[in-house]
Parts: sequence; C-alpha cells; structure tokens
Amino acid sequence: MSLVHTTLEHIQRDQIEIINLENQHATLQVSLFAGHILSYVPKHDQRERLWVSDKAKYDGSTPIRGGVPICWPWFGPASQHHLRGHSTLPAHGIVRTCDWQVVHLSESEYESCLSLKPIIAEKYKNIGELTVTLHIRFGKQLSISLETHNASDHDETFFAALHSYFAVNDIQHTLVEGITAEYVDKLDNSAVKPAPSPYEITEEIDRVHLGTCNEILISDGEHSTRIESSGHDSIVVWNPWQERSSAMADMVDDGYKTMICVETARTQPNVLPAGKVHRLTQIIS
Ligand code: TA6
Repeated sequence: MSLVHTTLEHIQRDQIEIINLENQHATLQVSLFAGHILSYVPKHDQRERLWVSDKAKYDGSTPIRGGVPICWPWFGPASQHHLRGHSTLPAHGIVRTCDWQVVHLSESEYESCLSLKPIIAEKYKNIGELTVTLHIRFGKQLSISLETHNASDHDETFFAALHSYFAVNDIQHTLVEGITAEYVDKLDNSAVKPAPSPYEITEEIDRVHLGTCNEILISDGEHSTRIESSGHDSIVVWNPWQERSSAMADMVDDGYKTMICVETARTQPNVLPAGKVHRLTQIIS
C-alpha cells in the first residue's frame, strides 16, 4: 500500500506559527493559534475553497478573520451557564484566541490526518470540564471534526460551530442549495422565517437555520463547493455585506463580495452526558 506522502513545514507569520502540509492530493494550511484552518487547495482543480480576509490580523490578540474559526464551547455571546463568575467572556468561545498543539499526525492511502488540542488558559479553567480535540483529514476532500468529550461524572452543556468562510467569485452570483430549514433572523429581532428559494444573497444576512440540512452546495456561477455536515442542529449563514465590512477593522471594504460563511453548528442548548463524546463534522469538497 502506498501512502499519500505528507510533508510538513512550519512558518511564522507575525506572532503566529503556521503549518503548511501537503500530500499527493492537496495542500492545507493550519494556524497553531486558534487551531484554525486557513487554506485548503485540492490538487485536482487547484481551487482554494476557503476565504481569508486581506486584513486578517496575525498578532495573536484577536481571532483570524476567515478560514475555519472554531467556536467552542459556546456560539455567539457566552451563555449564563458559562459565565460562572466571569463578568465578560469572548464571543464564540475561548479557543479562537488560544494556542493549539498537534497531538497526532498520520497518513493512509487516501489522506493525511492530524489532530490538535487547545491549551486552555488558566483563567478559563472554571468554565466547565469538557475537553475538545480537532481532527482534520485532508486528501481529495477536507474533513473537519470537532470532538467534545465529557470526562466528568456529571452532565455538561455546550454549543459549537465550525464557522467556515468559503471563497466565492462574486456573492451577487452565488446560489446556496440544500438549505430548506426555516431560520432565526439575527438581524430582525430573532424573527423566524422560511428558507429563501432560490437562496441568493443580496444584502447583509445573519441566519441560524434550525435544521440539519446535511448536504449544501455553494455555486458561484463558475464553481461549486460541497459541504456535508453531521452532529449539528443548525446551519448558520452569514455575510456582512458592504456597510458592516467597512466597519470591521480586519475586513477590506468590499471583502463581503468574495466570501460566504456556511457554518455547521450546535446553536441550541444541548447536554453532553458524563462519559460521552460528541462529534461536529464538516466535509468540504
Ligand atoms: O456566525 C455569524 C456571526 O455570529 C455573526 O453574528 C457575526 O458577527 C459573525 O459571526 C462574526 O463574528 P466575529 O466574532 O468573528 O466578529
């Protein structure tokens, strides 16, 4: 059996350590700050699937704008459950701004596999007893799986999202197929609305679709990116459009034109019983 022959190179970008991986099927770039995938390019079509802002910050002080941010153990603002004595906590959890370490690297005939774990800062150690591991497999497709483990002797609550930013040619010619579940409109007082059909993006959107929608296709007129999800209860679709893009320090004014976030998420309160493991998975091709 011949293996995919993985090569690995460490590079430094400003304050952040990045690893570049390559095998016979694809290249992958992962930031060890935030356990954050920055790039995935399959060799069969040489097309970058992910989008990263030209103004993303790599100083380790703020989450990287683009790629696949990991939201865990909450999504959006911290819940009361997680505050536990903290007056404030960062949006989208605590692992978007901590260092991660590679704990496993292997390869098979078809793909390279790596696993990373966050190094949780002392000040956050009281937010719960769950642990998290990110498993990445890449070859002709990219599989990202966030594994949450409750090794304690009691139930724990968590939320999570793979907050993936996908590259598109032009958002105004982009169609999202496969999302049929109604959504909570975060820009309209959480009003619940039916999924649009056809699903086009013509303005700022911030939608939490409450349903599984396991297979989604993003088509931009020239290319299609396929997303398979599992272990989720929601698909979040976000585009900041023009005004918000301009207002964001780490986004160029017209950044919204070439990206769309389609996120595989657990946005509803859910309990992980003692001893159990949950996997939130997104497969990109
Ligand atoms: O997933 C959508 C969202 O929660 C939006 O509400 C929007 O604010 C976005 O994520 C980006 O959040 P961030 O904390 O990265 O600026």
